[in-house]
Amino acid sequence: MEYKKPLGVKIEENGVIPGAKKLVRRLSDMKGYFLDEEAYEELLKEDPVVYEVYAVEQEEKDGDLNFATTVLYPGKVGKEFFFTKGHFHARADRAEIYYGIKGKGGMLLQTPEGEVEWIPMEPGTVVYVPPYWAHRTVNTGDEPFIFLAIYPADAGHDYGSIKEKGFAKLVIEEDGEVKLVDNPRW
Ligand code: M6P
Ligand code: ZN
Repeated sequence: MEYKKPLGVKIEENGVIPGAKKLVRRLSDMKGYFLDEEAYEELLKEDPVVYEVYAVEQEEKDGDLNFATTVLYPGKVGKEFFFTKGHFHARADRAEIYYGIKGKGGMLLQTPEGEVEWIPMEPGTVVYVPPYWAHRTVNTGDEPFIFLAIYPADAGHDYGSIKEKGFAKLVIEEDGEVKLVDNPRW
């Protein structure tokens, strides 16, 4: 039997996992994701980084685990707070755990039928993403929102239906408050 080497790694203050694979998503990578297209085009002139992912991933095998930090920057497109694209798992029955490290935000979760849940997150919050729920994180604060995700190595990502219609609810700022409102495109 060949055993893999165990690994211990310290997440840096800024959310970086040393040695991890880095993925950067800029606003230009998220065309069609935000409701306010005018505000999107305007902000595209700056094309800010919306989030970075630092992932330590294994071969896609049953039983193994991946983990990743996400650094989701503060910002808005129109009234809508910056968010991650959001996905179902390609193997839809795979669950996931998130752990809040820094900053303030929350997770939108949604079933294939469109039932939505909002779970606020702050440092120390653990979120259990059950099988079959799509999940997207949202930064509702004014500093980077940093969290850890742990997910089965064979979970995969399915962006399809979220890319087309988004989630049934939008997370917006109105009158200085964080609000969940119906997504008119849903
Ligand atoms: C978390 C995990 C990753 C995911 C990342 C960004 O770190 O769930 O699997 O890739 O968030 O989310 P998305 O893939 O939806 O852009
Ligand atoms: Zn996931």
